[in-house]
Amino acid sequence: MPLPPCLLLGAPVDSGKRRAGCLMGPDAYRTAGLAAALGSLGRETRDLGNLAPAPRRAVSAVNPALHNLAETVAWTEALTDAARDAMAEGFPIFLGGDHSLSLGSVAGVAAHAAARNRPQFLLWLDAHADFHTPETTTSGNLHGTPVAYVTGQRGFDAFPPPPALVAQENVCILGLRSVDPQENAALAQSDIAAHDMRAIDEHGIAPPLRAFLSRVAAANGFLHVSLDVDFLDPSIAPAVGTTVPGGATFREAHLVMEILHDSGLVTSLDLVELNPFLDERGRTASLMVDLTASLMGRRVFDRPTRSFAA
Ligand code: 4U7
Ligand code: MN
Ligand code: MN
Ligand code: MN
Repeated sequence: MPLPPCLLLGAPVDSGKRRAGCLMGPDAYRTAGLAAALGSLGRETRDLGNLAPAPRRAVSAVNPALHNLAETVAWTEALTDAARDAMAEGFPIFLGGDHSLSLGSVAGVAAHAAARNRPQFLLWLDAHADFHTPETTTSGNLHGTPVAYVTGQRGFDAFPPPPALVAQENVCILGLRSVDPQENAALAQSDIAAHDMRAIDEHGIAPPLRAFLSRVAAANGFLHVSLDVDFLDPSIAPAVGTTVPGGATFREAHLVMEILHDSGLVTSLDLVELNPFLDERGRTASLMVDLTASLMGRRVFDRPTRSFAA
């Protein structure tokens, strides 16, 4: 069976936080050559252009701190539909846009999986847990909430109910190093597998990833990967509003992508939080393109894997 085509969906979402600039992300990925990089791997790639939010409706906010709630709700509606439709056509890659786009992208792919009676899994590569709800967030920035929304936490009354949920035990977060107290308490009560940088320093990044992938394979699940730029160390990826020191190195990030490729399990991807206004000569956009190429099968040496065993 030929591999499904890569579908590039620009999602210039900028409502999920206060610092503007993520709306330029889709064009930065295009400028950095994403379509050509995927095409050179022999993968049919279609750029479907940029999405637009659904018409705004009146929403009432539970928390006066919430920033741009109506716009984020409108994006969630549009992205949920776009993600569900795209899953029927190929392998969607959402070009963000800030991480609030994942409220919709993940809800939509989960709906596709549910319609096929297969479980949806979610790999969250991020410095943050993004497990706030509109009630618990103190910053009011909705890019800190998608994991809570897609797993069905309470407090999202202003949003459309997700058409399908992702089970908490099907979520794995890698890269944590900034978790707010309310998130920490909620995560501790949850079945989410959350791995912070300390655990990754101590044991490496491959073991928790491999353990998660074997669960995806055993369940015949769909797997969505959500890659936040701030998963990466700011020294290699400066173009993000929420830098946190001590992130994944160049090799750790590539290894994650290479293992994901070898698994053959990934079915959709978000590239989020790139703020090209903060970049240095396009290096962060280019690194994100290179990581995507690794996920789609680019390898350093094109030869069969060697065994290092004696
Ligand atoms: B991102 C934060 F307070 N937790 O809620 C918040 F630390 O998509 C950050 O992962 C959220 O970049 C970061 O504002 C959201 C903060
Ligand atoms: Mn995030
Ligand atoms: Mn983050
Ligand atoms: Mn961020």
